[in-house]
Amino acid sequence: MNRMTTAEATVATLISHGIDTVYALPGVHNDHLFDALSKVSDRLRTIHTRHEQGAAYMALGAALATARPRAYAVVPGPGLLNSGAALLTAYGMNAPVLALIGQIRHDDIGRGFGHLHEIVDQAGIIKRLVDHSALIREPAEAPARVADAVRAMFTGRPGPAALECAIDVWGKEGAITSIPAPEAPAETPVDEDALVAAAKRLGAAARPLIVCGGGAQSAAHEVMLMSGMLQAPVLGYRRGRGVLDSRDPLSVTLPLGRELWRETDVVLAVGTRLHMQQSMWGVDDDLAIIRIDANAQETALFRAPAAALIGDAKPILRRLIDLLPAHNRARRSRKEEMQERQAQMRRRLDKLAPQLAILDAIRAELPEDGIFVDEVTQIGFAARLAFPVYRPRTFLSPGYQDNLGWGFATALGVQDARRDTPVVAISGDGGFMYTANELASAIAHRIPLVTIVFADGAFGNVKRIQEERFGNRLIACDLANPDFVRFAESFGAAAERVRDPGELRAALRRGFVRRDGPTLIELPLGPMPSPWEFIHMPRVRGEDRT
Ligand SMILES: Cc1ncc(C[n+]2csc(CCOP(=O)(O)OP(=O)(O)O)c2C)c(N)n1
Ligand SMILES: [Mg+2]
Repeated sequence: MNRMTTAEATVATLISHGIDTVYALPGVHNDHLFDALSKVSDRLRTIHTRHEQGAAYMALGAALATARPRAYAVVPGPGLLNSGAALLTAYGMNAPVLALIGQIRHDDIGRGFGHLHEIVDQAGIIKRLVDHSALIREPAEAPARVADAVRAMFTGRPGPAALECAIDVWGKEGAITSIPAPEAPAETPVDEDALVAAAKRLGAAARPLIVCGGGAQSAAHEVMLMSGMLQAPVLGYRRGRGVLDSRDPLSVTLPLGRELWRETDVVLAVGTRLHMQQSMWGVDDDLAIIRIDANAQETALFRAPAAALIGDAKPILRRLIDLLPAHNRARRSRKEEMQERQAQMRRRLDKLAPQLAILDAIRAELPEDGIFVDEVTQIGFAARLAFPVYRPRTFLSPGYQDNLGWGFATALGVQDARRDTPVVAISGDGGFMYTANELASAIAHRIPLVTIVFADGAFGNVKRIQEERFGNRLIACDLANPDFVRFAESFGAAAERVRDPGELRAALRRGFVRRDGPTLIELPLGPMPSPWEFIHMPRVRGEDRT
């Protein structure tokens, strides 16, 4: 039996659960936690940031890049709230982020004295942001609370968890009997009848379609096999990009996916809410939907599916792949048809030529396994539709929160967790300034991220909507910018301004070989053609419910 403080026991359990980095911003509530972290820096790195949102976004990026749990630590009240948008995004992206959040004195919680950083019902606020949260009340509880939190992060629909601990509890010493090892996540037994029903439906389908979301990223090989067996196109948008290699003619994004949605009789939806398809493109009685989802509640939100397979996509797809041959009809290759349709779609997408030229330059320089971190910017909207993605987890897009400003700090976390892999972050001038301060963290921790800032002097997306739909009554959309090159250089970053895709390529090449610190590339731009006709597309099936 060992005597340890709550903080020491917590840190030891983080380590035993494979967490190798805590992204953090310290403060008096967490002093004992940081002291414990200082004693294990050879096994658990502490990466400090300049704002709590930076710490939480970096933990998110590291979790997304590794598919492993990653942690961040902040003070209560303002520290928690400052990290809120990132925690919300982690929830929306099902990312295993563990938030360690300070608290006021244990006996004073809920009594309203007005202590430093006190916030009414902090536990209640946290509870609404994550599926699993708890308060560590004493040293002996810490190992189990951490282990519970990590288990919860991988149980059912994955996602973030949060642990609170009071200012006077972190440093309290007690007897710790053991530090638990991580448990293998419990396998949900899959409904065999539903599996056979799904295999029969898919096997009999005339024009099956596979739709992938973020939950399919761990099942890329199986999706590829299913696609081949069924000759089914695979639709991925945002978090589903890269599950099937974009070079495969069966790999499609939104606009072509919608054409296929209109024609299909059986959809296999893998780890996706199917939100856009069901809410915008429409459903009808001629369409059977087979859902593979981690969350049983999710599957019937819009319409009861023909079959619901609940659990991790990979083992479920493996079972379907075993069962399918007995039921699958003879299928002709759709390769030529899809090549032709892809070529037609590319001609339509030429409307976005200015964005595509920039994306071509990035793709030409980013290695096959390089990671692209998307943002809510004109180039990002086009990237979701047309940036070729070759491997799973190499296109990171913020999911349904689509929150401006997530990109740069999240990409820092991605690059920190994957030091040897080139990572490129794209940002508008609006989004970049949300976390531009974290250039200081990139320098302090020598993070070799390459960031491209598209400077159009505007919240360009908002501005175009005001021009086109609100009689050009412009409000709150023009931006006063710093000189981004001098700004970055003032932190000690490498920076340059480029004028066109050719210069961008050369700058990216220089950036990707620089491995000891960050690079910023500013690309001044004018207004871009609207991508919205390819994103918000009208219904193609069923009755309009509005
Ligand atoms: C947190 C958050 N706030 C506001 C928005 C609304 N919004 C969407 S795009 C946009 C403007 C983006 O400007 P910028 O980053 O410069 O990209 P650009 O459109 O100019 O390429 C805004 C304000 C949002 N998506 N998320
Ligand atoms: Mg802009």
